[in-house]
Amino acid sequence: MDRLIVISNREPYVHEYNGESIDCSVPTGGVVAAIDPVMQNAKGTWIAWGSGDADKDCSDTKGCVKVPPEDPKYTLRRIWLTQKEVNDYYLGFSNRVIWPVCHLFQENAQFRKNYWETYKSVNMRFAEAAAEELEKGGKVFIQDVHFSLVPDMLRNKVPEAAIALFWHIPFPAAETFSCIPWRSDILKGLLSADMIGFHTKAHADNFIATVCREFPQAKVNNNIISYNGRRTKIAAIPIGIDYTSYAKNGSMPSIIKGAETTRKSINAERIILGVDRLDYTKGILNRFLAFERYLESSPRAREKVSFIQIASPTRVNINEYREMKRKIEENIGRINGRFQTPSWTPIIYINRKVDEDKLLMLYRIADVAMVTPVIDGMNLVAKEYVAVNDKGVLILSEFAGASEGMKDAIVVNPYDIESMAKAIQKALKMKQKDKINHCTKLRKEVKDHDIFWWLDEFFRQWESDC
Ligand code: ADQ
Repeated sequence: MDRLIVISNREPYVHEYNGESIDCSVPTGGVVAAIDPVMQNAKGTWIAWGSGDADKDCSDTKGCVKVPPEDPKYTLRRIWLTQKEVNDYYLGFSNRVIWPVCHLFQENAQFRKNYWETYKSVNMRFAEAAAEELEKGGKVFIQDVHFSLVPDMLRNKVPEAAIALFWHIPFPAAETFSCIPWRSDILKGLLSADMIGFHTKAHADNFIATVCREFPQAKVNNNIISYNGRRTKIAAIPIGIDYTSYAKNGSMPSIIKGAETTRKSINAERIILGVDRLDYTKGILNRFLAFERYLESSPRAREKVSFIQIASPTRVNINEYREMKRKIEENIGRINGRFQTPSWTPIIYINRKVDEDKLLMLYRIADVAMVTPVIDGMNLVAKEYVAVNDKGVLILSEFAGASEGMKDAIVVNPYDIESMAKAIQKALKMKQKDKINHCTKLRKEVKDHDIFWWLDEFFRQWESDC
């Protein structure tokens, strides 16, 4: 594989002070989880925002450090951002403009000019770093919505550069995306890439329709957009996980032993699990309401079934996230207050990131995993659970990109609380042979379309004639 230059907002390794010493951790999030194994194979440079308070002390004068720290495989080049830049470009434009609009929560969007101005200047800083890295050769693979302008900015500096971008979140209908005042610049910025990838055909089709609405002179042939003298391939390539590593690590003796201990510490016969960033798109409250309905309609399940929800804090400075957290916690209190007994807690809520081993143990002990976003680009938790647990049952929202390939899951509409309650009942009652059949099919799908397949497919399409 060619030398790879990856650009993403979140860095894959964060150095932080812990008293006198420095800890290095891997942040929560789908993009890092997906791309790190790829970079470990490809070598090259990953350019990202240096967000840790000890990052500077662990990097050279160019912001570079070799990672992973215990077994260095590639270079992480950090870009330093001021607090104002983080507020306006990341929390502002990425998370309060593009994220809500693309997830159909336009009412949460704040179209502020200062967000846009900072987004442009930060994109330029990343484009400059990438241009410098390109002097050593390679291809530039840009991750996500934070950098929609980088393809064009970089192309202006290095006209012949190989540039592609993957859009990790949904792409909405043309009328929805077009509510962004700067839509035209965003689309132009993106169309300087040779290829743009989406998780699903529906997202790719929406992008093409949005471009055609904005630029009537654009021509589309076989998913190739010709515009402004350039051709851009639009592809639907669903991202996967490192299946083999999840399956292998999930069956290590230390994980099996830890899982048994964790299992014994929970006073319930059956466990349902949710794992998410605490985001308003993930449908966390919907699944609690369904669990409440299930407990109402199945009195015998009380004191027998517990729901463990791991919810890692995210974007905590944004009002809508604080409000959603308050609402979720209020409902957990209400539901627990309604059903709890001295020896049994219906919803066990852990509001933090758990480490990888703990996550594997929880995946192992969960009889059922509920992945019920109201909208999601893909959702990696659904795939991780299936890779680790070969006897569990997956309840999956029809609005997660993952449901396109994982058709053998129990697929639900997260807005339909009554039928989600029935899905819980169905999952918990599933016979052993049906569970094995369910898991075998899902595991095959996740294994066949793992992260390495995704990358190969992405590169195959990028390199094939445009
Ligand atoms: P995210 O919305 O961040 O990513 P997702 O696909 O759900 O989402 O992945 C989250 C990752 O974080 C998983 O690897 C999961 O294990 C981990 N995680 C979540 N909560 C955790 C916790 N409390 N403790 C530890 N780990 C936790 C975006 C898009 C998705 C898309 C990915 C990849 O929004 O739709 O699937 O990018 O493209």
